[in-house]
Amino acid sequence: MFVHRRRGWEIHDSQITPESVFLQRRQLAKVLAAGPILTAALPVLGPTSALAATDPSASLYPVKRNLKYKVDRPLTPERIATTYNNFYEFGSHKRIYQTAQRLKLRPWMITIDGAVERPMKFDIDDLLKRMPLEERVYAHRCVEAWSMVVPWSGFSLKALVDLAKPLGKAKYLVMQSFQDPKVAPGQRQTWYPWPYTEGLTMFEAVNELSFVVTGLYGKPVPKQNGAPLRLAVPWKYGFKHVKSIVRFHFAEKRPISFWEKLQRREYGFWANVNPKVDHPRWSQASERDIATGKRIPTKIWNGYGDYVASMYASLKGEKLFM
Ligand SMILES: Nc1nc2c(c(=O)[nH]1)N[C@H]1C(S)=C(S)[C@@H](COP(=O)(O)O)O[C@H]1N2
Ligand SMILES: [Mo]
Repeated sequence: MFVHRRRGWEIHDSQITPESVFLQRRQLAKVLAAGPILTAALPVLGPTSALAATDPSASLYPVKRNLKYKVDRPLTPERIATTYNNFYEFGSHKRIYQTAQRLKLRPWMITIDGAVERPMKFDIDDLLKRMPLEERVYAHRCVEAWSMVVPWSGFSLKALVDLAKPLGKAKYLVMQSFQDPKVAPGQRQTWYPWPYTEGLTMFEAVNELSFVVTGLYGKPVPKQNGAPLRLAVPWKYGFKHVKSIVRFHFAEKRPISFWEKLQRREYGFWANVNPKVDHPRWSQASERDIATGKRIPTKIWNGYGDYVASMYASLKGEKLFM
């Protein structure tokens, strides 16, 4: 049964190759593969820079940083944030960035449907032109107890909700990733409930922090980080940050998300960060910074309580932190 399978986030840190060793190995492999002439002529590119240059949205970036959102830790180096990923469509381990390059980003259509005035379909490039792009530095905390700090580019989810014109009966916004088992080997593993699905309440969706990510480090967001658009809700665990979205569905009923379907005792709907509420199998009191390897204390709401805590004040009897 699928719940007995080991997933990436069940692997202990010590079993994961440290970034430095891994990258050295990769570079060595590259040198050996390319031969002396090529490697002498070419700068060693990060795994994303060559790709970003060919993305049709590349000219939109960089965008202006919104300085309202600050994090009291340094930015994670780009190379680390773009080579240490969770994206089960491409494998249940952290080094999926090469396999993820198989994702085809154009054409990319986004459907907005459900309880809305009128269902709509957008081509990603048309949507990008309509939206007010800005950059925001956010902390990202995975439920597996690792974290990073990255400059996302994108637009507020509220702008998309306004465009969608949901009806009064819409209570949840459900977001779904692409589904294409030909491209994504993980989707041939049929015990997973594809497509990857996540949801927010409407009041969370229009919170000022909820952000639709389209860029990273002043460039289009790399495929492995969820191109061409993914969610960022920094007060919640990383698994809520659904990647490579093709559908925004306004619903009356609470959706059951991907991880909740697999293991509802461990991954709930709310998934707000709280150092005092442990995962059934590990502590959430601290987190490992993926750049330095250092452990740092985890903050309630991942440090974003001023923006979000009041949304939950009246919710009694809900498991807000798992
Ligand atoms: N479609 C999809 N979205 C996903 C995931 C996934 O496996 N598939 N993993 C989630 C998890 S667990 C985390 S921590 C973040 C990781 O984002 P990053 O790779 O940009 O750091 O993506 C989230 N979004
Ligand atoms: Mo995660």
